[in-house]
Amino acid sequence: MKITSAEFTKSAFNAQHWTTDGLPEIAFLGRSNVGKSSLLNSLLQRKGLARTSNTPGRTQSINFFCINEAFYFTDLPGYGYAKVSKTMRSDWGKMAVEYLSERFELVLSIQLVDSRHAPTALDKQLYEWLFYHHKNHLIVATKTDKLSSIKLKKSLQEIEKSLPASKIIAYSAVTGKGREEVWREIGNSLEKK
Ligand SMILES: Nc1nc2c(ncn2[C@@H]2O[C@H](COP(=O)(O)OP(=O)(O)OP(=O)(O)O)[C@@H](O)[C@H]2O)c(=O)[nH]1
Ligand SMILES: [Mg+2]
Repeated sequence: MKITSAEFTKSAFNAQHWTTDGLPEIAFLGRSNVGKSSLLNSLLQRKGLARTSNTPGRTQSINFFCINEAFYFTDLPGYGYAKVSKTMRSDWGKMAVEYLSERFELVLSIQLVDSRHAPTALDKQLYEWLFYHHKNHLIVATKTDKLSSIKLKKSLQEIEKSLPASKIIAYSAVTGKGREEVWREIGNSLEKK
């Protein structure tokens, strides 16, 4: 896909702040620090558009980015970061579930998992929730540049075992590996709309 424009639109802390123009949306979901913001920047080839950080839990709101004035990327806060307070953790759940279940504009949920580790209990929970609710869903295994090809192969098999029946794409925001494939899936979801 040719990117003609990519702009940060707004941060939403609750449903009243969601955009209202009805454009389709692609959501990025996953554990804190898994590489959601990096994936988004890498797909758009805009380095600093979504803020990335070494500190997990950096993104605390749903951030909307308008692409080609035709659709949105939504960067959701990461889950599973032990150091945030309990209230904040339950806020995550509420905000994400409200968004995922009520957002009519959502055409694809991209769930990120770290290619170096087996999916966590929370990864499985989110996966099962999306599956049960028949959400159009894609798994992206991130940070694959950190693994040898043998280890990556093994790891992808593990991910497939614990998150079955969905498409898994190996990605690296450093090398751009997987970019074409992810764009193809995004394009298909937008067409179906
Ligand atoms: N080597 C490598 N590092 C990556 C990759 N993707 C992300 N990172 C690094 O991982 C860290 C976290 O990345 P973010 O994109 O900020 O992660 P996030 O999921 O948005 O994190 P939260 O907003 O806190 O939930 C940063 O230091 C990134 O540079 C990748 O593909 N390869
Ligand atoms: Mg982020």
